[in-house]
Amino acid sequence: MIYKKQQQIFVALLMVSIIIIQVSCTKRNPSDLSKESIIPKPVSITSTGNYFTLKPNTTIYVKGESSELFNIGHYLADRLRPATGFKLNVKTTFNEPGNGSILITLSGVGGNSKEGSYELVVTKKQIRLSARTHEGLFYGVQTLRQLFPAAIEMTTPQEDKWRIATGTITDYPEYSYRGAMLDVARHFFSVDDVRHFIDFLVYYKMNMLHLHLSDDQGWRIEIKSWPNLTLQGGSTQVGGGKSGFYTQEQYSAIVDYAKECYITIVPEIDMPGHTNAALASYPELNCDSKARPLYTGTEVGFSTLCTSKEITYKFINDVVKEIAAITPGPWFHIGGDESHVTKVSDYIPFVEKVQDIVAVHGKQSIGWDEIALSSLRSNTIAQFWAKEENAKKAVNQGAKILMSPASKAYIDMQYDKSTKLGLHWAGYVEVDVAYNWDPASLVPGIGKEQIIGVEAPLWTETITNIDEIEYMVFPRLPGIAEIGWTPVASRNWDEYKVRLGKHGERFEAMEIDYYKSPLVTWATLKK
Ligand code: TNX
Repeated sequence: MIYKKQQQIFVALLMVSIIIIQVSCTKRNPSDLSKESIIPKPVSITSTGNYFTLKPNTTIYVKGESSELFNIGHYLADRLRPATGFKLNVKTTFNEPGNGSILITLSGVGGNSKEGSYELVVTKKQIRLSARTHEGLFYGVQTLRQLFPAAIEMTTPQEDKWRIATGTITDYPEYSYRGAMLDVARHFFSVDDVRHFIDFLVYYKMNMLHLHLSDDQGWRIEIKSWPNLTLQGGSTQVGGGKSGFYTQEQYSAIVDYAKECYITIVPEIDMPGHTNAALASYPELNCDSKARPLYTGTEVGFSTLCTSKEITYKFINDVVKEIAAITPGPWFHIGGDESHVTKVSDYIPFVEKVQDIVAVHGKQSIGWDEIALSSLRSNTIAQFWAKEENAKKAVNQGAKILMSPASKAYIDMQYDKSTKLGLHWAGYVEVDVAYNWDPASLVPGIGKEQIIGVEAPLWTETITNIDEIEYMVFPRLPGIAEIGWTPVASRNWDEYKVRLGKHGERFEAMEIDYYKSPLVTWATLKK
């Protein structure tokens, strides 16, 4: 009897230990760095077949005393702490730190001088991240995040082995402008929502956030010298109801947050069309001096500033001046799209004058591709979205192109005909369509030399909250980010879709509501 009981206990213990062994064996040790699912795909990876383990006593060292280096060290520690539960002290050093540490240093990048470049060397004993610039280090930190198990992105302590495969990654971006646009005019989004959006861009090494701050349905930034723009023009949105605007302090908070993440804010005031909110706020901006009613529909192309009035240019000057003063980046986006009720003969000189105003306030103009009808200043950028002939006109004037072809890069387009959110005037944009294109061979006659980069615009006629933003952004944004970062010769949909599928568990860890495209096999977190 007693013997039988002992036998049962023995069998039970044996089974429990088999289960434990099985569970721990499913947590594979990373050993091949070149097989990790990094997006965007790095330029070069060599693998040395071992792994580094992050431990409770791992210290993050930054070489030198600069506060910016410290910030990068703390940024990394802040990302790794919640899921590991480790302390992860950040310290400064002037020497080579000992075993088990992470070193972040501005020196020694093996001769690589490309802008934004970094090098990550992982050995069994140490992680060494080096770059010529802080920006490069920040990109290296994003790669590091993606090398840890996906559970690293969770906000509570997780049982996992925090191991990274050993080897060397050398990396730098193909294009200098890699961005997304958020339309905060059709629907308004809070400062917190915008911060959230910035976090998405950061994870995929994008560096520009274009904010569409005004349109027919709303004016979203406080202009102190024209207060009705927000009091009146910022009071509603598509579908009606209460909406909002950013005070200049709030806008500056967005700019500051973006700056900490090496992201430049590109503010857009769309003109002369898409201006109903302004025309409703100030009667004098209309040719007939009569204020327009507020607009909450989704038609485009019905409004225009009065291009022949002096007050219009005083207005634009005041607006550009106030926004430029709180925008550290070099760009000011002047819109210029779909001005269907502005005569072409009025539109052309209008865009020329506005570029001059922008230049007076120390910024470079970007405009939607229609601006190429006008003479462009030598440093103006045309954002290609619709008409190839406009893009060619811009290039013929020596201007550079920002690539946002609607049929590929518009992330407000529906994925397929069953998608509930979004529009489809430019077609359906499945994940493969958004990934499978090359900016430098899209428009005949426009090659890499003429292109500054890529941007994925998110128009928000149908998008009302952050969950809906996430659904349209993911999983297309990582693909656009890779187009901007990775040379075309290293990109291939069949290989990319496997890496993207692995990011399913990262989206899950970050609690991102993403579209589970049937074209991709999605990994999920094993719980
Ligand atoms: C076209 S793209 C627009 C926007 C709309 C968008 C919807 C562009 C420069 N203008 O006004 O929101 O389509 O997809």
